[in-house]
Amino acid sequence: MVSQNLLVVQLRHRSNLITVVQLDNNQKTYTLIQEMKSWTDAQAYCREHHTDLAMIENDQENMQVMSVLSVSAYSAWIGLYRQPCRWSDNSSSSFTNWRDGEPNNGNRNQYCVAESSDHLWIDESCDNKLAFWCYGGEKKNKN
Ligand SMILES: [Ca+2]
Repeated sequence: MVSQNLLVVQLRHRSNLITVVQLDNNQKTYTLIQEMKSWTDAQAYCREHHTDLAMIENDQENMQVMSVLSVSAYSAWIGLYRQPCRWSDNSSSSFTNWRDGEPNNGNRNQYCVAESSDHLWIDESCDNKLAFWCYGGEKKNKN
């Protein structure tokens, strides 16, 4: 078993509190953007400023996100879309972390996936405005 040092950094970026979780052995980062956006708008933001909406594909990555989300007071989008279940980059993975009773497709329009405050996954209407998780480092301006 590999021991991992978890680094949690909080910083203010413009008006948004941004939380960065980073494992020092692989440099993968998750960033919680506390700005309310629809799933599609959140995806666009992540693709512009980071890599994409967060993809959580195994227990280790889930632990990274959990370490910050456990103190969160609200749900936040991740990069998973249902029916078919695909990540934001159109890949699929067998790892899931659904809350009991989810996905339930409430109102028959819940096609996007968020992490609830207890870090379990729930499907939600894609038009809901939630905070969201991006992954990948913050992109530097090219100019
Ligand atoms: Ca649901």
